[in-house]
Amino acid sequence: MVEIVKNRIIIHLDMDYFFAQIEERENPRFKGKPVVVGADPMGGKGRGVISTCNYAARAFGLHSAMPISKAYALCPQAIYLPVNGDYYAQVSAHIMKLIRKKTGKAAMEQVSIDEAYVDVSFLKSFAKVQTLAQELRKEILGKEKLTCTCGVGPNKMIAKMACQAAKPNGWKVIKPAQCADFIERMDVEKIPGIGEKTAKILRESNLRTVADLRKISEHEMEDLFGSRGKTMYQRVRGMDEEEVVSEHPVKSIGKEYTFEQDTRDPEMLLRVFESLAAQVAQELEDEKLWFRTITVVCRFSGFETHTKSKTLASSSRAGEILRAEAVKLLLRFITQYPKPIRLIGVRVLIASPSGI
Ligand code: TTP
Ligand code: MG
Repeated sequence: MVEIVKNRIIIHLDMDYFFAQIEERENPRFKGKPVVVGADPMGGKGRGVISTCNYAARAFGLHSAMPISKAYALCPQAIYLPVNGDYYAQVSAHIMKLIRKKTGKAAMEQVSIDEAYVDVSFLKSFAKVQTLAQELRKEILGKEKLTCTCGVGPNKMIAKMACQAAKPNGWKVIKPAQCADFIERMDVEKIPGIGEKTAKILRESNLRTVADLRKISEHEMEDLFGSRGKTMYQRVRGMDEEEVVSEHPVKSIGKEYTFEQDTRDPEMLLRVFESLAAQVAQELEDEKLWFRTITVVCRFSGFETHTKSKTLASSSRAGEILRAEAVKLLLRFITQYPKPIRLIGVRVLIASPSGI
């Protein structure tokens, strides 16, 4: 039975293949051809990844975050374009303004460069919200010449999953009574909070679908997901109590470790530190979050504590970048201070993907 918090009705709006669609809009000759926005493929030798690609390119197996060299091997005939970040951010601002204007007093939360939640509970009717979502899509298409997809549901999670299911250029409404059935047969990684690696671990225990996870007791969910166990227990039942918040408090994710004995053993420091960075990277992946600033903390013998930070040129979600930058900061500590180390830690500030 799905619990409905205060009879909420939420719209989740997400632009379709956003960066690539903007490029198509500017260059009508690209229409129908595979278009990839990202790093330079350099004839197959390029480093870096795809930011996004249109659905014609996705038909070749290409997707966001795929190494550009692999993309080139799969689809050399695609049109490869660099990331024109400032321009995409401008288009994003226009779209967010349109949504805000159209939804009036509703609380709106922009969660990435091309997606937002709107709490339209005050309309008190799924039929009215469906009409509003259709009008919104029409207005964005009319004014910006870009398509998007809308999901409507009784909470943020269901609204987002409805949107995903209706992509591209579609819409889907899931009413409270339909929530449990809607997600039942989905793969576990469709649930927010379950990333690729976690899904792999679950599959190894024969937990493949949401229905499989529903057989797990709340207590066992805590064994599987730690402090997130209760939330995940609710999520697989279609429940999510997260509110739409207009202003995001600054969030961060960090892990630290105190050594039993102060140490300067570089091997031990590095091993512990890399495991901390891997834990932070895992949480980022599971929650599909982006970061831009990395901070490393070192406490030396006698409680003297110092931090060093690095802000990347653009937001990232890559665990490898996090690890490499954090280790560089740690090495600077080791070379700068000759003292034994008592505690090390690494923290990232959650950023919006639009910090491009
Ligand atoms: P998404 O909304 O995840 O993807 P999309 O809009 O390209 O495609 P769709 O929603 O139709 O599935 O991300 C929005 C933009 O953020 C995307 O156009 C490019 C950027 N982005 C990256 O740069 N790297 C990434 O790994 C992802 C997922 C997105
Ligand atoms: Mg999108």
